[in-house]
Amino acid sequence: MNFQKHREDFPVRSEIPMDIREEVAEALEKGKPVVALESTIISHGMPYPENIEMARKVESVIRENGATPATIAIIGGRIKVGIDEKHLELMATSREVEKASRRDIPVVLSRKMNAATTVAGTMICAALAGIRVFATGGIGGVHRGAEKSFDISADLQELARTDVAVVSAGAKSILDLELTMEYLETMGVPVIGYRTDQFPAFFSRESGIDVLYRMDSPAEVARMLHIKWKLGLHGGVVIANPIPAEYSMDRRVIDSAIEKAIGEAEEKGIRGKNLTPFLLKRITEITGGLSLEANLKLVYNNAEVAGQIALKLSELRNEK
Ligand code: PSU
Ligand code: MN
Repeated sequence: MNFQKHREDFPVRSEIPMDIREEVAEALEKGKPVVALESTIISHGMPYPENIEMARKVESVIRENGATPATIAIIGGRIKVGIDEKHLELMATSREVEKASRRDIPVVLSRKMNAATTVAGTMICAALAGIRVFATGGIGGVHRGAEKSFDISADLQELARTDVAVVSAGAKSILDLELTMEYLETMGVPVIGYRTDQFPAFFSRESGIDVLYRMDSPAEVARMLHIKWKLGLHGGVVIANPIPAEYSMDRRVIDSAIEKAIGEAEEKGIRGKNLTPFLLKRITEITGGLSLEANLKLVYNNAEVAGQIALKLSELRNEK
């Protein structure tokens, strides 16, 4: 008897509309390191053609660090774990790509749509495929003024429940970083400062907010992840990896661009899932591409660290 039949809360793998790219499936089967990458950063986070250059290069950085990259997206209603050049192009150029977080996934799958996955969406798909490490630029968080708007990214909820470590450069100060940290604390999500004592503010290395835990090596991070999940303490971990000092931006330049972008969003009444993409786009435009340059550099830096952590974690998981 198939006892799973009546348990709709229990995913049956063969019934998931998911295609794992061959090299990714092979790496996963052999217990080799794999790093997930999101596609919202491509479709809704950066302009073309920088977005596709980033998407290609970030994969090669992961390979250089001994891991297999898996860019995750939803194509024609199927979850793709690892996409080819043709689908990268689609994500980078099409205006009809949805932005899929936890809420959107069942709709875009049932309607057989194309969608880019956010941090939350990518974590869900990565976990379904058995991938534990994910590299991105910045995570979503509690928006400024959230006490009125209630705008809190679903990324934070996902970090509370899904077993994936997310390497990011912290979060942009389009968000309220203090409230974001409070939320993560309430949700029991460890925030690790990677070679830093402060939570990084994406474009700059410092936010003025201390992290509780600093770790200085991939092995140290991997040990902590391994123990967390062995204990059945479900949920993700934020590995906050500051932008390399040489690319760190002048706080005044970036802060004034952010203020301006937020003001425009308010004026135009932009809300919900459109807010973050709008702010990202305007910040790039206002800084004349300066912020984009920094954004690219920090993504590569995160990919490097994620590759190294995935490698160490795979060693621990393969130990008898
Ligand atoms: N922050 C960035 N770049 C991004 C995003 C956030 O600096 O590309 C994207 C990520 O995909 C993240 C999403 O998961 O925006 C959060 O959107 P929202 O605030 O609507 O949850
Ligand atoms: Mn939101």
